[in-house]
Amino acid sequence: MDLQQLKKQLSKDLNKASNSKDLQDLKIKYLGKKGRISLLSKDLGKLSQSERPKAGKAINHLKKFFEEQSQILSKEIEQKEINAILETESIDISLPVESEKLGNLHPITKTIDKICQYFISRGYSIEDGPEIESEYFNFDALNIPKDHPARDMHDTFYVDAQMLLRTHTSPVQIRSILKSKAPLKIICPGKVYRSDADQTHTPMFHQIEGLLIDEKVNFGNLKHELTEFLNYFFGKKLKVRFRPSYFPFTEPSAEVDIMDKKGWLEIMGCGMVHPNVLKEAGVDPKKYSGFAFGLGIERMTKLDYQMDDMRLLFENDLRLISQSKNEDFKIALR
Ligand code: 2NM
Repeated sequence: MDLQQLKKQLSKDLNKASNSKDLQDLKIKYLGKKGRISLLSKDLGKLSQSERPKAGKAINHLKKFFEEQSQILSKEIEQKEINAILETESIDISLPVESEKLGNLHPITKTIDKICQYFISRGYSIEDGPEIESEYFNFDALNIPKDHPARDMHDTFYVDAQMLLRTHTSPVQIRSILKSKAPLKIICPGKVYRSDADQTHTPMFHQIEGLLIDEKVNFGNLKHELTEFLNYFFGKKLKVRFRPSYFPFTEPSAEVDIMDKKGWLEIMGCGMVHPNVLKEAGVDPKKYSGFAFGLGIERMTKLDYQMDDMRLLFENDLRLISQSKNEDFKIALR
């Protein structure tokens, strides 16, 4: 057949095609196994050596022509069909969707944030430091004697002869005094480690310690600061008691108790920073004095959330994490 004529026929067919089905049929008609163009290619063998190249080239040309034209047409048809769908269909934007699960912060994190937020509002800044500490910063600089039982392998995780996992966040405070000098007003939240595991103790737990150093700081300032903080934290005016105690790094030292339904509840420790600690950190104890305090985050969280088993805090049960604290169910404090 005359190629020229075939091309005319092909153009005519393409012009008539109005949907993707038509186009598909044309592809079969021309390029299918028994398609018009395919058959021509097969017949090439019957031509003489001299005619073959020219005819081959012409067939390829026609093939390319068909492919180009059908591609253009295919795009037009596709757009036409999409437009047709858009004209008839509509989207119901009032249909309900399944709600996404929202993430939530762990109660421990929320408690840390709540406490830090308060002390920031009181002019404290937040400091942090290494969890792997030297014996010097964790014990010596804090006036903890070499033979103190807290140094025993029993309580402390040693990494090697000199290094250990900090047993409190106080070493951060010593580092901060060395860095920033007096006056100073800081809180240090973080993880601490003690070789201890039972119903009420986990080998890793969280602490926040506070430190204020200035001229003429006294125990009255400390009592006021902590009483105000506890009233804030539990959202009501509490009965607070400061009971004499002992820490190597403070003198005098006290345990802070609050009154709840079942009686006095020990909640934090505090005291006036020992002159030896100030001296060791390069602060003149004749010019400056300071108070310090420390509290366990897990216990504060347990009270704030009214939990009866602290181990829930370490199980990573999403039901705990996704539960927002009900503000109405604060512990009933007198
Ligand atoms: C407590 C109780 C009493 C304390 C002391 C210091 C430092 F580094 F300034 F000496 N930081 N934290 C301290 C004092 C901590 O926790 C129960």
